Amino acid sequence: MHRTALLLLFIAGTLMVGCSSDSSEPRPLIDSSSATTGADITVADAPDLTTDANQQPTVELDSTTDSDVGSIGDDLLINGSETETNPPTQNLAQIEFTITVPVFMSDSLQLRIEWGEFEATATWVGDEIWSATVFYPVNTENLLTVRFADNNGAIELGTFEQVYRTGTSASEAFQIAASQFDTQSWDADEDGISNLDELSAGTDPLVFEGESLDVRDSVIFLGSHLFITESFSRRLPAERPYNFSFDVSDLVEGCEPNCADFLRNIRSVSIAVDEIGNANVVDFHERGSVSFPLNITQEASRIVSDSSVQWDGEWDNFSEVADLTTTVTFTNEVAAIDETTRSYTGRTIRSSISGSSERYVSDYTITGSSIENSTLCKPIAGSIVTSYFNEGDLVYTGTITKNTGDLFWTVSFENLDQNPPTWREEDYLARFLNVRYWQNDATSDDLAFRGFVSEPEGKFHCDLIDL
Ligand SMILES: [Ca+2]
Repeated sequence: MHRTALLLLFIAGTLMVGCSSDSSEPRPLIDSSSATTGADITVADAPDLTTDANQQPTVELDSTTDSDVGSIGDDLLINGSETETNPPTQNLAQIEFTITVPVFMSDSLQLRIEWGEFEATATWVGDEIWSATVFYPVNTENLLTVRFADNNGAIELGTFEQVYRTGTSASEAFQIAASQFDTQSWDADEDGISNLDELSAGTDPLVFEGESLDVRDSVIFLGSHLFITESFSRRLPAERPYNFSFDVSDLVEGCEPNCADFLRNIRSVSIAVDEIGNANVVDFHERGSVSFPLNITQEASRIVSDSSVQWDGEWDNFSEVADLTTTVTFTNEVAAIDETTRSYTGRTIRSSISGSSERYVSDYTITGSSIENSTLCKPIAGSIVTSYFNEGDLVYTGTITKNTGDLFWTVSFENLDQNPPTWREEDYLARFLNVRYWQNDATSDDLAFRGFVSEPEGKFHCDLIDL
């Protein structure tokens, strides 16, 4: 930066406090360009002052106030100290702000602090640290808003908001951490990617760049049961070791002579997790009516090693009456890339036989970054390829890819139309990896586990504890 920005900030700060200054003590340059000072009580009453540096304020000012705004600025720049005036009156508190902003490199950053009618510009200290000294009335409450912006204020990067009440002491300190800034709400071109993320990735936050392909919120991706591993992962608690069993058997009683339509519910679940996280999950469920029962069996094991957590399992849905068998087999491995990044790779095969045979084969390699205060990772890059076979013939392929730094997932489907047989391609961009997966499972509230739809945005369990 930072010299240019420092000068700009300095000027901005000077304009704001230019009509008066409060400090009789020499102060370092870094403080002199920051923030409002005690005189802002007056400034707040004369808001025009901030827009015209050379105009004499019309409000009555301290007799000791230097009326030459420009010369104050020069003095400050050269001497690093402010001109002497009255000390702040007793009903003002000096607030020292120390603010850590989200990481972003630019030489035109700006950090503004608003509290009621008071406005100040913070000064860059170094790295992501900024500071400001302001004088606010004691024992007063206002909404405090801190605005972090690039391009000298033109592009919002993040904001911090909190109701702040001054105390009765003469000085207070206020610290704001980078994580307290809301950066995701600032998306000037409304493409779903924040201004900060776009600038960091080198794209223009003001120009929507997905113009070549349709941009959708989610991926339409039918039938593959891609994230089925998650329906098992989410059943395991953090507790180790852990054993759980659940049995219910609601059989028909007194239904004669029309028992055929009565619903019944038989279920047996067992979950066992050892000290290091190896696990077995078995879930057998028979439901439906007496004359039309449906059997669902889920079984998977989890193996923890030094370098990975692996799942291996199967989900079966069987109805003898409907002549329907659906089998989903899956393998999945989560491995650590670094402390907060995980690779998530696997294969899911879904086969159905109901008159004809269908088969989906999905292979995926996804990179995810951990979500704070969560056991989940957010997918940030990766590749998913699914092929669909009908009676053994390839009917469509779908690929979903995203490189690190890309704004969107690129989705490409090739579908074989019949009559005449023609491959039709459909391409679009997706903001999120919303690959929905349904589980034809329990629907009744009195069961321990209800139906599961995959986590939104393709989030997955990333095993931060075990890796
Ligand atoms: Ca954007």
